Amino acid sequence: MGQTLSHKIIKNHLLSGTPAPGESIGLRMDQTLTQDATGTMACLQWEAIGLETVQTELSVNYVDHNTIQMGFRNPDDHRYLKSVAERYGMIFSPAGTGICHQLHLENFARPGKTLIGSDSHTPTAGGVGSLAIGAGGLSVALAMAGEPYTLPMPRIIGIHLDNALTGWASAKDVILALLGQLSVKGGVGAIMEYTGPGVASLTVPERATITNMGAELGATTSLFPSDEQTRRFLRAMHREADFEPLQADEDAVYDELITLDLARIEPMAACPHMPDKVVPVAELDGLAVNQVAIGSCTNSSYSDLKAAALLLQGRQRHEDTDLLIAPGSKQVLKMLTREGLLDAFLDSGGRLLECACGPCIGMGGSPSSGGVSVRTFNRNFEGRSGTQDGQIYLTSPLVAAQAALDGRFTDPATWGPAPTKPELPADVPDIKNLFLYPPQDRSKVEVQRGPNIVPLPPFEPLPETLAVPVVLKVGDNITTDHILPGGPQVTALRSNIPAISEYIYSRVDPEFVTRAKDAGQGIIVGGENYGQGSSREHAALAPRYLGIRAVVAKSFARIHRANLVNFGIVPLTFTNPADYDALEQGTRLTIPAATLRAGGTISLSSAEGVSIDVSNDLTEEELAVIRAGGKLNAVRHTIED
Ligand code: MIC
Ligand code: SF4
Repeated sequence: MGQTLSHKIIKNHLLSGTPAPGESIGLRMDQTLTQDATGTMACLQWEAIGLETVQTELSVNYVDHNTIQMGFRNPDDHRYLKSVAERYGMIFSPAGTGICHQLHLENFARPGKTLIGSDSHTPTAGGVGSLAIGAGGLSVALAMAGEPYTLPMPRIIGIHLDNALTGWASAKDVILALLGQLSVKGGVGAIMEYTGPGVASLTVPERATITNMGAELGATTSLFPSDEQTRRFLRAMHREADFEPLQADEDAVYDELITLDLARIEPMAACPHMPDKVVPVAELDGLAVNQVAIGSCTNSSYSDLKAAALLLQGRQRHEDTDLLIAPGSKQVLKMLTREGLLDAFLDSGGRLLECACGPCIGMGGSPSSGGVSVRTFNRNFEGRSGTQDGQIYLTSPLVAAQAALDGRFTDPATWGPAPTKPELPADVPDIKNLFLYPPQDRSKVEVQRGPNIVPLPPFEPLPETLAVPVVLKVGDNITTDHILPGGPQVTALRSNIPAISEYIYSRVDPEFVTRAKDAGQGIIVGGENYGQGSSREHAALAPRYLGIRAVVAKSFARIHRANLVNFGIVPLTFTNPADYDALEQGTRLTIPAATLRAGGTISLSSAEGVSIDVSNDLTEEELAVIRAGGKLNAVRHTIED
């Protein structure tokens, strides 16, 4: 029986388990990626593990999320990250160099390698055939220590692409179409592997747009084969030596196969406030647009920005529509400048931002109250832009640029002939001094800590019985942005758990923190897909600091579930989802923790006579981690033993 490409890469990296769907497998990780917002915590955890040198082939520590240096906090974080990189043998990418995923794709990602990153959009590297997985910072710190990354073996969903894109349709519309079809839960527990004759028509940056936003499908990762397009891309990046052809066997068998005809894809938009609320752009005809933002790790490549620039060239943006541009990397910015395309943006009335995440995570560039903002990004959760009632639409760069010109959405059928797709030039400028490499002798490097770098709080093991109240009950599709908001003020506290915990659920229920503190210990009740979105482990770590010991939900998002386990919070699911209605805020429950069995069921009971069955899908190892009070405790045990 033929093998999928995912199976081939997994088999090459398998350290434990059998790759049958749902079975726990342990994978060797070749590369790691961290970014400042999650990286400070990952580095604190790395330090707590106590090794002298990272054990991976390559580890890169990027600064791209919180680049606003207002006050001492972020500069202190950046200095800490730089010194940790120097001390322990990581590559450091300073603020302003670019967005981690774009930079990783251009400079380090390699076909057939495994990559684990403390950011949910790490699968961007799947655009060159790398098996790239997003995870919490602690999982990445452990990978740097040479530990395998364990996960349930995903199902492999084949996405069979036919034909090629036509007209105004672009790669973004492919992934938006899939999101519309499959929803934000459509990829849970799966790897989306792209195959079929349509694959060859997509360039690497286009593929990376698709794999990037596979994160919004909830997928473990997304993967393209490595072929002539890959070779061309790596050659342009002066990395042809990194090329290796890789693809699935002709007769590969997928757990599920979805066919998509690229020729039928049309320009799409995801409407507020979910990436899967997708409609054809034609349906939005006439809606006034107050702001357009082009950039983010989804659509900030040279070809993306060039396509937008060529459309804007010689024309002026609508006077009521602000236009923001954030190139994905210095390389992209340099290429645009060299070709005079920066002028096209500036002359059209656009505003140039730093090569960083920026408005995508609410770091500046927020829309005005109730404002409609059209963004080439990947997430449009409520409030994420920094404006609580901002109306965020996600589109391709072409659709966004057109909206900037018209000041409103218009029907693509009226746009005239579509422009040709920009290709990467053969001679991409080789930029000097993009990254800082560790010195030969690292022993004298001192790790630098300012007052914002606060050591991790210790957590005690799971007791035999928990008698705790429900301190919060929330509905379906709670995102990590609901649990812990983004924005400059909060993100500056990512290296300070006591301080950041004050913001947990602050936008959903401002009383939550006080209630949790008063209770001392508690549980949270959630609906479907609890914790979807980002990989920020603070959304588990800070609730744990506030005394949360269990979350009972209808279902969990993969990364958040793993983060809960890492910090000793028990993820439980309703055996009968209708029992969700039986639990209210304030209900005091007794949880017989000592009787928890991996994969088993227990009953939660209250004094008022409520009794409900909850199940878990924990492995033996995960249960041991929870009993120890979290992964760091568990790892320390192994080291001491
Ligand atoms: C995001 O897009 O939400 C982020 C900010 O990149 C996060 C990471 C974080 O919260 O630090 C992600 O997607 O993992
Ligand atoms: Fe940065 Fe936004 Fe990409 Fe997250 S999704 S890595 S915040 S650009």
